[in-house]
Amino acid sequence: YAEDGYRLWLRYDKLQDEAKLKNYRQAITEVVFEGNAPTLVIAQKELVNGLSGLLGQEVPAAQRLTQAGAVVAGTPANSALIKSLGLADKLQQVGDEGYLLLSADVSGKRGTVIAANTDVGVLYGTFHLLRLIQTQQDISNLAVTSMPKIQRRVLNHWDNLDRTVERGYAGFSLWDWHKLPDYIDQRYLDYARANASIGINGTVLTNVNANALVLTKEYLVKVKALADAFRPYGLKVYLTARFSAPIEIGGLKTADPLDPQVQAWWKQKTDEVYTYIPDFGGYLVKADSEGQPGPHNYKRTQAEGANMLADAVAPHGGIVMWRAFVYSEHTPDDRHKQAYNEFKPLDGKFRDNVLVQVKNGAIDFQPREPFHPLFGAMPKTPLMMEFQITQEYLGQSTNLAYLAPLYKEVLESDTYARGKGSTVAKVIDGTLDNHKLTAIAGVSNIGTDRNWTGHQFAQSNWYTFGRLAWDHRISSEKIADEWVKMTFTNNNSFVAPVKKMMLNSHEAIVNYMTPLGLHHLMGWSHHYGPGPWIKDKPRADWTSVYYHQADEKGIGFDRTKTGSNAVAQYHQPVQKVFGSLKRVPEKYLLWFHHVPWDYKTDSGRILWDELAYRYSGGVDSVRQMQQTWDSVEGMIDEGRFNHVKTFLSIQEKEAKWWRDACLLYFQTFSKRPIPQGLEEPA
Ligand code: GCW
Repeated sequence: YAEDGYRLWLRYDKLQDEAKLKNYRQAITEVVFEGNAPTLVIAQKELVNGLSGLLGQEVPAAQRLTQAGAVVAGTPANSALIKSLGLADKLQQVGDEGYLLLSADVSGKRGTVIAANTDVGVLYGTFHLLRLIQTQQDISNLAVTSMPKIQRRVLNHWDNLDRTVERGYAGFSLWDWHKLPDYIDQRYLDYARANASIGINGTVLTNVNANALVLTKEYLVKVKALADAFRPYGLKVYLTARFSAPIEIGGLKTADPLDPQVQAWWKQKTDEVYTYIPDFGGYLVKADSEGQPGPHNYKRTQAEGANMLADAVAPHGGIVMWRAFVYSEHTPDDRHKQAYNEFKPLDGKFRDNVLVQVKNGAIDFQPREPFHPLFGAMPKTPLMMEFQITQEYLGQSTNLAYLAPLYKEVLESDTYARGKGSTVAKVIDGTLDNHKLTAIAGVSNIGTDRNWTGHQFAQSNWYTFGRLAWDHRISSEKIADEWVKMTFTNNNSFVAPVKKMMLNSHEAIVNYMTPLGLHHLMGWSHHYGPGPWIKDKPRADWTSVYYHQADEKGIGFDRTKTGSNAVAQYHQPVQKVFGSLKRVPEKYLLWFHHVPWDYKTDSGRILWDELAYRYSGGVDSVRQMQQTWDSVEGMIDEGRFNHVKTFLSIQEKEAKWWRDACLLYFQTFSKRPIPQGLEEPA
């Protein structure tokens, strides 16, 4: 049958490079695990299968070391061999989830060591070693020390109990509630394994637009079955908590967080959750936003709401991830400013086990946003990042968008909260303000599609999220390199052009959808395709005209002193830079400024012309991507090649659709011609 992408990046086909193959075969002869806990059994199986496949010859599991070339894996507690290596000092540095990968003499024989303090550390090290071989790295002198920079690396599934997935474009929810708890679909294990391979250690099973029913006994037994299946892979389960659950499933009259009965209900409910899932991670909450209930209903603060739940999970070691995505049509202020205004005054008011979960930008997962001003604004509160992996505003499942450059741009942004070098990454990895509790979330793009993510290349964003959550310093280029080699081939005639295509793909989308800092021009509600003309909806902040503000004079949202003054929410000198028409990076120009059509941009062209060039350039980039892809035909399997080829032709159509719709619409204001040499919009 045709290759369909089910195996993701975990492909262990025999290596093609004969010289390297020979080296690996010499270096690796057997796999030695002395322990036999469930996680170790998984790691051992992965190594035996992986190595046997890659090396094209059986690499057997052995109980004892019998020859040179052994891969010896374990912890000092479960492996006498590992203990004998005297790694205590080095292991001390890697914590609960880290590991060492070493080339070493074990009992006088040259071998490879995977050592960790915990079984899950061994599993992570196992995947690292396999990755090195999949990407044909030299393993003869390994001296790797690796540990995650962020403690909780969590997927957020916006999965409903009826198996639809909000903003999901890859089929239905993986969780087959109907057949749970008795039937454990192999896919759950494959899912957990894929997450473990990139260090993801948590999963929120349910939508933030939450259904209280998941907290009833009927569902909790099912959640327990999933948690049991995931546990050996180091994957912890979390749930969303609907704020009004005490009313909906508890029979109470109120959900007021200061009401003792409500507090008692949550405590009891939470105790019950922990009887099923002793290592339950905690709750994720969306409150007072887009129709969700919350503390506002009772004139309470976000902190009062969060703390009530925090007190309920605290005795069990749980946490609360409380979302900052709070905005309302009743607040007469730029939506950009609302979360900051609401949360900043609450800094220091949250319990220790609460994280505030902040989207990367202040509006909503746009193709490009400047970093959210809350980063750097709440030093006393651990802030966690929420990235969107699913491509709600990025062409959904048919557009090829490699998102590492987007994530990196935000992580590397400097908040200047404690002077130069106070990057967003340092806020969320806890180093800037000395937080122990750290986390990062990615809104999942996974569903029941055979290839998991709809677009073959969307797999790379799941991969990227895990890799960056583990270590945000890894470059976009390196992540793409790993992923392409693991997922497709090591053939450099394929790797080099495809990597380049990936690295340019995000900017291409920004150009044909929302160049120069434009945002939220998507079709109303579904957010698919262009809709810059959207107005007259029940809420102004759900229209497009609210965001682009185009008129006869110009275009863009004035967020400087003469406008909403959202720039004041950033530290200096960021505030000055964003607020200055001269100094603002052009990619954020119309995000912060209302700019005349004849304003001279960096290229020397007037704004209108530059806009037309950007939109057209975006379409050209997609055509370039098509050419690149056509040029690699025959280097990989037909199944996936054809899938991507077809999707690229859809993307080309959509890019044109965007370009034409936006230019023709904005032209009604600019009243200027399309610059000569550019394709006329149709
Ligand atoms: O991006 C918007 C989406 C909603 C989503 C909301 C949120 C889950 O359009 O579908 O709801 O953000 O993040 O809460």
